[in-house]
Amino acid sequence: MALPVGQRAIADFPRFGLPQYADRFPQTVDAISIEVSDVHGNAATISDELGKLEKITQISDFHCVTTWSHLQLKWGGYRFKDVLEKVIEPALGAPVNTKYAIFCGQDGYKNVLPLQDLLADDIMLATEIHDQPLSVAHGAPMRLIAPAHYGYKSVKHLKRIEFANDLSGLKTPRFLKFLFHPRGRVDLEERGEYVPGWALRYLYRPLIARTRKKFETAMARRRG
Ligand SMILES: Nc1nc2c(c(=O)[nH]1)N[C@H]1C(S)=C(S)[C@@H](COP(=O)(O)O)O[C@H]1N2
Ligand SMILES: [Mo]
Repeated sequence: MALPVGQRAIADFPRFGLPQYADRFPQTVDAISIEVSDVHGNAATISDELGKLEKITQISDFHCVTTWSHLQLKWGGYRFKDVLEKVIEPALGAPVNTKYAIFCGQDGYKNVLPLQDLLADDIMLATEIHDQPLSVAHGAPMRLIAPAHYGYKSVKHLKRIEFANDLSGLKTPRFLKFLFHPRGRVDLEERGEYVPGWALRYLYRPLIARTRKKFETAMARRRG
């Protein structure tokens, strides 16, 4: 199968992200606890309720916006649509029909996807990779997996989901605004909102090696 435009396959699956998150790690990896909130002031915490959902696995490709792709990753966990309908909405006591969901990680990282996109069958809250619990490097204890969107949407170490009608809860630093896209679909090369996708390829590629190294070094230091 052909790779999406601008992407190149790599053999390993690096711990990766914005450099300022390389040294930040989750505080809790052995228990899942997700705060959810809507636009009506409803809020709840989700944990053991997930256990009653059907567990699914799926094999999908992972495409980082900086142009590396890792093909054929096997994820295990829950379908996001199931979690929304069977756990989140009952917990909030109201249907969710906001425009967006903002995902927040224990390391302070945040990103957003339109609610419509999140209802696709391949969007998961993953707790396993290749039949093993998620490692700290790859998002323990639970992460979003959105295979049709660039990797920066797949928030790791999930701790909060805010359903919202605007992006004011994101507070993206100004210098990152032009590297951000509210949707980030890989097929349409939505790398950023204001700069053409093909142009960002050339900006990002030279940064990959350094970023990988930074994340790897930070992880090794944490292990001690
Ligand atoms: N919490 C959190 N989630 C995150 C990031 C991060 O730094 N922190 N980086 C994002 C980016 S840019 C990418 S490409 C993927 C990388 O996932 P990996 O480290 O499992 O390869 O995680 C995404 N989700
Ligand atoms: Mo990324």
